[in-house]
Amino acid sequence: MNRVANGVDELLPLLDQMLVIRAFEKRVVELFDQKLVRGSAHPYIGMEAIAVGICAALGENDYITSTHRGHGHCLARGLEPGRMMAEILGREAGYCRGKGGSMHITAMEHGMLGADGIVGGSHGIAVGAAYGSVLLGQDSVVVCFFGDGAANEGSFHEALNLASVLSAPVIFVCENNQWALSTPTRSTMRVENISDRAVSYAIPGVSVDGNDVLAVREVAAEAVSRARRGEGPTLIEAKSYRMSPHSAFATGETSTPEELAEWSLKDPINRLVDILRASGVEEDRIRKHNENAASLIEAATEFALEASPPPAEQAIHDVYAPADWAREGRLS
Ligand SMILES: Cc1ncc(C[n+]2csc(CCOP(=O)(O)OP(=O)(O)O)c2C)c(N)n1
Ligand SMILES: [Mg+2]
Repeated sequence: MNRVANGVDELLPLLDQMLVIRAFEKRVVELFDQKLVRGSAHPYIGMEAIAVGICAALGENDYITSTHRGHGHCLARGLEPGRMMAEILGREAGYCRGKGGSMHITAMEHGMLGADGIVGGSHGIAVGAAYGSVLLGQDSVVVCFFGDGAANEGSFHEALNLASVLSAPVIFVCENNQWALSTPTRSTMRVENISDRAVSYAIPGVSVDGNDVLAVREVAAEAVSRARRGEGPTLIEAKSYRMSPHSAFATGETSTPEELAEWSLKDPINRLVDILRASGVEEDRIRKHNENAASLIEAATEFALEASPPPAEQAIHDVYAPADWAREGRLS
């Protein structure tokens, strides 16, 4: 396969997105350490190629659902870093007016149906949204991101079964980062590949190198085409590694230094940079892309730090749907 078939210009936006996610996550951890982030934050460091490769295969009218480790999904889907940072810092300028925080960023205008602090919480939402799109005669597909730990939740099996039966246009993307908090994944399941579980639901299941953005984009594109043709869901397992502690809060060591060293050789950003270098992109240009990502995140952080928290009297606004929605039948 010629991996740069359309020239390097087509690959540079993928690099930019991965660099922005990495810089964003590092900055969030710094802000957490300065006690500016309430709750916790789960860094996506090392897994950038999954969100970026998957979202590169989506169109404007498609949707995603996300997890507690969702910043990368949001950025890859095109959310603004400044408004995301504001949300994480609890500021009114954030996507949920500062009331959602890191684990509940939602942006309907970007087809981002919500992150979820409940492990396995978005499987059913994704199937519902996908089937809803079919009922409305639309051709949107829905990507459901979730972790390896969530693949052991009942909701995973129910959702795959229902999506299969309904031929719902969902792409289940299991981000196998080898850990569920402090539990190594290999100790919680006997199957070699999580994608093997697709057999039970008579849908395609594919495992892909989740640190190879181009490989991820390729399997995603195939799953998207299949879903759009009305042929139903696909289960993609993207194998990667959690290069940071579980969260900014739960920093207990789990990975061994050897494992971290092994996986840092497969760093998804370096892998794409190697491809770009081999295609003749000069160091200077790569450096500029790094600098751009850094200044974008600095500007986003400044914007968020200067933004105000929501006024106290609005504490319960946006928590419940307005009563007139019910009267107008908008909830039925
Ligand atoms: C239903 C439920 N059980 C337990 C938790 C606590 N918890 C938060 S993250 C996490 C690990 C999830 O692992 P995985 O799905 O592999 O995602 P990862 O953190 O590796 O991205 C757990 C157990 C939770 N939030 N929700
Ligand atoms: Mg995991």
